[in-house]
This record gives sequence, structure tokens and C-alpha cells, in this order.
Amino acid sequence: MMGEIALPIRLDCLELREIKLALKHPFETSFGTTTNRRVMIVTVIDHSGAVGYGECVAMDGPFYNAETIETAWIIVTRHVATVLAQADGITAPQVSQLLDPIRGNRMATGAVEAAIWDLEAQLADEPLWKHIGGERTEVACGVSIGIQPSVTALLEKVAREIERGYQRIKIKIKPGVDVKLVESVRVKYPDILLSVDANSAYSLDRDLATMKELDHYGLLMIEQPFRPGNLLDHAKLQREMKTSVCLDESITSVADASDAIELRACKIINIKLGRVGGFSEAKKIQELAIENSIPIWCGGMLETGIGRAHNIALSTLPGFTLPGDVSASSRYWVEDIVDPPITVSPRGTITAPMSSGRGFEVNTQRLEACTVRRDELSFAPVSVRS
Ligand code: OSB
Ligand code: MG
Repeated sequence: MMGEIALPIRLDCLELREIKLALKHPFETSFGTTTNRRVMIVTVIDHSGAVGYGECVAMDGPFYNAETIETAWIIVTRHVATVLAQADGITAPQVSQLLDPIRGNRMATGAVEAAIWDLEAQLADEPLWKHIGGERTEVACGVSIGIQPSVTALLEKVAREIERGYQRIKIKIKPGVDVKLVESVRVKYPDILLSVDANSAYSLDRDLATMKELDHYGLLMIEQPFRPGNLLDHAKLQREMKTSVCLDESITSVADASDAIELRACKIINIKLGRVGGFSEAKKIQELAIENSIPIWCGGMLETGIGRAHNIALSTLPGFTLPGDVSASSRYWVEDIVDPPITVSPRGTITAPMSSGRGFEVNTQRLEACTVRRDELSFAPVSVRS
């Protein structure tokens, strides 16, 4: 914060809501298809009435990682709230330390942490991206394209995203739906930055031959081929491949990143704010990656504008040199819950906002309209409750 010492934030209340938004198109990965996105939104409100927003990226089922929107709801209402109620004033950098005794459940704790950073940036009257130490004013954008019903459908999608200026195309793969897709995209586009994401669907024993075939297409990276705990197999694979292995699901903390780097299990790291528990942990991974010359990029989880705004802030940090899965609201939503929606320039970039906090206003009417469940946790002493 430009050398200033942040005043402790005194939280008045924390509001949780579940919203339900229909995706424009179903999004298929190796672990399933998402048609409606159920999202837990966290609102933190301080004594002055300032409001910070966070988005929990946990999905409907425990198939990307172990968390779900239900587990996140319980963790926040039962455990995060207890910790916050006991804290007598907090600063954003302290939140991850305070929540550290909560094992795992980082998407739950990370949503609250990010909301408090947003709130603190507003109180400091500076953009969130500057508040976390970001430097880049323009963020490079890539797209993640779900598994398509046919090669023709995939090629059409790829063509459209390239026309829009996106700087990197990532396609989802799963066993049996992989080499042919990559080959057809590569033949048509010999020079684009192209990568694949397997979401843990392969194994070294069974699929080394397929991995070696994928190695012939000049891919920028192959993201998370094996199961999250399987660092050793990723290291064995990386030894056999020219293509960089990138880890997503395997990296839940700076300790995981450190192990992966030491084992040479990857050459690239995808940092997702929610998966690692918020900005403080994400920054630790970012710093470690820079020390070890590991390129990093910001991953996405089909976020609404709130999560997207946080991802944009994260992407402004040094070291985020590869295009992220940070794309326009309109790729997923007919109408986003931020106003104006997030847009991408014809160069495939997003400009970091100059207004204070997350920089994208939440459309509260729209938010209300898609809310299906809510809870409010008050931290104010009983005597001042209205
Ligand atoms: O592995 O990066 C992933 C979406 C849901 C769950 C996991 C992943 C993804 C994506 C979409 O690839 C990225 C985006 O939000 O655009
Ligand atoms: Mg991924």
C-alpha cells in the first residue's frame, strides 16, 4: 500500500448469497459439464458502510477439487465467521494468517480473503490491483474452450476467438478426445499459442503414448494431465516431454508450488486465486515462481464479473507473463452481475481499471434477481445492533 500502514478494518457483517446463472453454452471438461453456474458470493461490510465483494469459485460437485458450494457455505458460516468475530480489527494481509488453522477449503476462505482485500483497497482509495502490488496496466487474455461435440464445432469456436483478438487458445481434452482435436487446430493455425488442459484425466501408466503424441504439436503447455497429488508422475512426464507441463489442480499453496518446482514436476504454473486461498498465498506463489524463472498465468473458474475483476487484479502482478484464462463477461454470460461488463480489446487485452477497489461495479439489482439463498452474519456488538 505505497508504504502506508493500513488501519485495521472493523467488520460489521458478512453476507453470503448463492446465485444461479445460466451459462450461454454448456461448458464441458474431462470431469463433467456445467450448464448452470451456482456461485457463492461473499459481501463484507465495515463500520463505515464500505462493501467488499468476493466470489467463491467452488463448483456444484467435488470433481475439479474437493470443495463444493455447500462445503464452502458451511466453512464460511461455521468457521471463518468465528475467526473473524474474534479478531479485533484486521488488515487484508493478516486474513490468510488468521484463517490458516482451517485446513484445505481454500476456495471458501479465499473468497472471504479476496472480499476483504477489495474492501481495504476501497478504504485506501486505490485500485485493488495497485493495492496488491500490481504493476501491469494491461493484461493479456486467452480463452479456454470446452470439449465440443465435433471437430468442426471446435474449429468454428477457435476461429471466432482468434478473430476477437485472444492471444492464446486452450482446448479441453479427455482420454479419446485429444490428439485429433489438437492436430486439426494445429494444421489450420500453425503459429498460434495453443495449449491443452486435461483436468487430471490421464495417468502416466496408461497414457504416456498419448502424451508423447501431443508433444509433436508445438503446444505452449499441457495443463494438469494427471491427478492432483501425483507430482512425481508429472515430474517423470516432464522428463519425457519437450512441451512444458503446467500444474493447476496440484498447486493449492506455496508449499505445493515449492515441491513441484524442486521435483521439476512442471515448467509453468497456473495460479487461481480461489484454489490457493486468496491474494496473500497467490502472491507467495508468484514470488517463488519469479525466483525460479517459472512463468505463471491466471486461471479461471467460469467466474462472474466479481471473480473476473479479482483475476484481472492478480494478473497485473509481475511474473504473469503468459495470457491468462481472463476473458470477457460475454463469453459466458448473457448479462453479467457487474456493470459495465468486462470487455476485451481487439488486441486481446483488458485494461486495469483506475477506480478504487475491484473497479467493476456490482449491479445490486441484478445480483438480487439471481440470488437463490442467503445468510447474514453480524459481527457488531449486541448493543449497537439495530
Ligand atoms: O481447469 O482451468 C480449468 C473451468 C472450470 C474448472 C476448471 C477450469 C476451467 C476452465 C475455464 O478452463 C476457464 C475460464 O474461466 O475461462
Ligand atoms: Mg485447468
